[in-house]
Amino acid sequence: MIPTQTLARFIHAQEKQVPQSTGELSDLLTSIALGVKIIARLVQTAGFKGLQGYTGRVNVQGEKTHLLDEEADQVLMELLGSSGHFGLLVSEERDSVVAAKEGRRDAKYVVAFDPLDGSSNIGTNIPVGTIFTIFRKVDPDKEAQHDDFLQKGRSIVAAGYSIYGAKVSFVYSCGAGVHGFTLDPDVGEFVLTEEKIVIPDKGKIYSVNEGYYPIWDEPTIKFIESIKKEDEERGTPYSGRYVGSLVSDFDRTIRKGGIFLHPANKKRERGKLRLLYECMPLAFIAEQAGGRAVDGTCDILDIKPQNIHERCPFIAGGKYEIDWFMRVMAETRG
Ligand code: AHM
Ligand code: MG
Repeated sequence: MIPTQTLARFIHAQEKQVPQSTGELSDLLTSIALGVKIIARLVQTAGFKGLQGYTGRVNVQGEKTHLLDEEADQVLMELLGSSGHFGLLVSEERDSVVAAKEGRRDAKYVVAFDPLDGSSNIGTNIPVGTIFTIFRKVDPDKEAQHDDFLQKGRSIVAAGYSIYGAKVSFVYSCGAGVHGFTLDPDVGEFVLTEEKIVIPDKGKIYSVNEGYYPIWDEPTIKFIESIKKEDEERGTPYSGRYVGSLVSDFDRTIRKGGIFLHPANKKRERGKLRLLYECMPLAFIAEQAGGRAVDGTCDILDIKPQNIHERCPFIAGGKYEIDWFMRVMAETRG
């Protein structure tokens, strides 16, 4: 079959619907897609290219970095930094913001990314991925500032993720629905496979790391116990699924419905996942797909980050499950 609906064509068709568009966002998205193709090859060949294992360094999050984390970070830094359209970049792997090599003053956008999400699964055949968020600079006449990243998720211009799994996929939204593409390895192009992904209002799956059960707070325990209880009217018990790669657990959730939780616990009061480049982009996608994402008290997109590496509890899924979760939170907290 001839791949007529490629990602590049789709992005340009969407751009044409915005009369004042300059094409910069389209260029950015195609640069990210190119980065994703390069990272996909790195992931697939890491085992025999000496790219499996640790670097011996620790990142700003205090986590041991894998060789692949650093390679993926390098690919995106190079490709985006030289695109001329990004003012500043933030990566999970870098302590502070990084200025783009080219076009810093005129660049309209800033971008934050997690170059290789799910790194604890590297070395196994479990999918890992890349997550990105794009914001417009707050003041178009000034050079990009650190504070351009401290905008609420409601201001996101585009966000998305890729998954390096049995297939390589690219899912993104510019605020007009969520669209899914699959890499056709024969031609090296992403091809549209799912236009307008919509999360089912009610699902049958819950997804959480139950190893943290003893350190969860009371509302989380109460919610998980109720979702596992037999109740015909509510359709419980739900089935449990947990990959441990956010991109995979999230992707399954928006396609099949249900709920994914990486909640706060007694050891991590603000959870584990990073607000700017993990929670906010996926919350944007969840809402664009008709679902919801919350931190237990409010919608993720209404939180204003205080710093670029801030963490946040993340609970995403269909409206039915998230409303239910929020009701349990409110009732239990009183
Ligand atoms: P990473 O970005 O360093 O890979 O960490 C984030 C990952 C997510 O992909 C995943 O949802 C989570 O950590 C799993 O955490 P845990 O092993 O605590 O359940
Ligand atoms: Mg991550």
